[in-house]
Amino acid sequence: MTRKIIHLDMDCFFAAIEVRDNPELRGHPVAVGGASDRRGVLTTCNYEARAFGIRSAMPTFKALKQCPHLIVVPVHFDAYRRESRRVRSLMEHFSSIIEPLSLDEAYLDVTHHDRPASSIASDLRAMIYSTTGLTASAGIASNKLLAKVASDWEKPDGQFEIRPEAVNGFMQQLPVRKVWGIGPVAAGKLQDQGIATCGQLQGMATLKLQQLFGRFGTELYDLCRGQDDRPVETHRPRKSLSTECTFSTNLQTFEACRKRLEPLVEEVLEDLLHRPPGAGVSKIFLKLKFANFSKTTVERTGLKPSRKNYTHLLAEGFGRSGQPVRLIGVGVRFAESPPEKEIQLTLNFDAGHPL
Ligand code: TTP
Ligand code: MG
Repeated sequence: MTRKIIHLDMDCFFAAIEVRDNPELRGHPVAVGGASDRRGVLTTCNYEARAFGIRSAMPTFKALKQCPHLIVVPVHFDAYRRESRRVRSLMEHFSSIIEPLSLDEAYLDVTHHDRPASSIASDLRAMIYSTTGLTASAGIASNKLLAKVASDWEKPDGQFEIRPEAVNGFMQQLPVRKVWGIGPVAAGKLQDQGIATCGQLQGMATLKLQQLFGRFGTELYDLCRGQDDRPVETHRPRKSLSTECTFSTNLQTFEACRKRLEPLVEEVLEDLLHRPPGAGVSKIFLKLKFANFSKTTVERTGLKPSRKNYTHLLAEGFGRSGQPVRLIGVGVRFAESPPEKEIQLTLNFDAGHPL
């Protein structure tokens, strides 16, 4: 099945929060970072400042030389973490398969959503804006590599979708530096070979790629063709496993629901095959959301996850409301769940110290 991945990236995240919270900064070049002594570094800056060539990780004194009227505000990590959590919880409206990459960036897998990924992305961005006053950009594609590249394409406050039929054309022109895993060193090696775009890289034999990059060379063969099958990884030990589908038209009858239930059950069973042994199922459950936005969950301890058992749960849940159904979810809860780890937030600087 073709996957539907959204990469969401907040626009000049720290700076946008500072400007929102201090409206007198609006319209001025603003950067967030350390003092202007030799050690201070900028974490980021707004787009007005970028017009002057100001960038993340630039020493503050250098930035001020380049743009003397730049307003440098100190970092407020608590505020950024708080906004990050708010954005994360909005994402959870659309998918439970979320992989945060940093405070302001995450992948969402919306494969099992009935709606087009691009309309989910625009709803999510609108929700983020109305809830937080911050803008976000999104990339939509069939894999993580392409989605991440795409989220930069219409930045700020935009989104871009790379449709499967457009992948080849897109990759031809894409600079190699945009590919996940190609940093300045690898890009330099390729430049020595006269290679600047992924299209040119596609002409390079696997063997040559392996000679230049070792094991990564094999991956690069796929990546430069726009192929990437890394899953969106949630990092959280799972307490449950489930899948759900929101339907574009509400289902009116039990029979219609039963038909749509089948592929969902198949999928849960398939996913269970990949679980490590010993992760015992303690319960099966089925969730319904109705046309009037009411919802119900039916759970059974000790029943095996099977098509027949889920159909029983469906009958019970459907019978609880006379309403048409807009969402069906099915899943299992595991008997033993290790304590949930905190989401790993990765930032490329030390958050505990002044910059
Ligand atoms: P980015 O998403 O790279 O940058 P951004 O959100 O500021 O701008 P863009 O509109 O291009 O997405 O990083 C997110 C936040 O992480 C950023 O606001 C500040 C912080 N950060 C650093 O502290 N140091 C860095 O070197 C980078 C790149 C980011
Ligand atoms: Mg960002």
